[in-house]
Amino acid sequence: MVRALEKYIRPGVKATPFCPGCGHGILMNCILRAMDELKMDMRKMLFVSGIGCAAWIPSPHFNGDTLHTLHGRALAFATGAKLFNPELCVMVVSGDGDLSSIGGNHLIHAARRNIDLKVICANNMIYGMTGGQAASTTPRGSKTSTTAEGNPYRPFDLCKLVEAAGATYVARYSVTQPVSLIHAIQKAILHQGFSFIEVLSPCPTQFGRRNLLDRPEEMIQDLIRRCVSEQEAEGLTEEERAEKIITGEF
Ligand SMILES: Cc1ncc(C[n+]2csc(CCOP(=O)(O)OP(=O)(O)O)c2C)c(N)n1
Ligand SMILES: [Mg+2]
Repeated sequence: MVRALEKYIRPGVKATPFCPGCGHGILMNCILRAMDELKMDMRKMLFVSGIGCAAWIPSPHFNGDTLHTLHGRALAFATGAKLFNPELCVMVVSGDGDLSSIGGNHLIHAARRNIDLKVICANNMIYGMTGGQAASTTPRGSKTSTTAEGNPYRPFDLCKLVEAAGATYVARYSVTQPVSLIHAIQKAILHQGFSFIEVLSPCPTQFGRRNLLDRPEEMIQDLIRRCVSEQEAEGLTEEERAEKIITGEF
């Protein structure tokens, strides 16, 4: 088997910590593939993450400079690093909880300042690593360990949030759309300014099992069924549209 991306993996790091069916490993592969195709020099990259399963995507796996920081503070560290060394391509990879719940304030202000950071938010719609608590991205009605009767609150639309705040490249794709996702990551890398990609990543362990999507393939099928482009959504009734997730570049 040819392992074309093995050179990007830190020597000695053997296995990923992700559960069977977790989408974070697919996202990891897409990030490396995007960088490989662009022939990015790892010595000019810095990866910053907060805390959570998604924060493990770059650290300890990527064989380059990684900052594994505090929960919710990845963007603050990334901003400091970028200001200190503007030549660096600084990529933040972290979870929905990390970037938009505890880290929500840093997110809107980094977007407002249009700082040249490439932010990849792995959205599994829950706090995966800590036991499945509700996040600011948990859909209304979904069951989590803190909303056993169903989440009563409206979730953030992360792309709309950062776009309104001032982000200049915004996209959303699911790990079930790897080709489009790789292209979006490449665009974010090449874009000068605050780039944000929301990546829908299934979490069968914490989200699926509480929401009738217990098996990994059910979560993948559900994402394939629900992710549509803006054009595809136009032809749908309001009811049909309600359960869809709009993907694409915004
Ligand atoms: C200040 C602080 N508060 C809370 C925590 C506990 N904590 C660690 S990760 C996490 C949530 C992670 O969720 P997310 O960012 O969505 O990542 P996932 O595990 O779902 O990929 C929480 C609440 C912490 N480490 N530090
Ligand atoms: Mg999460």
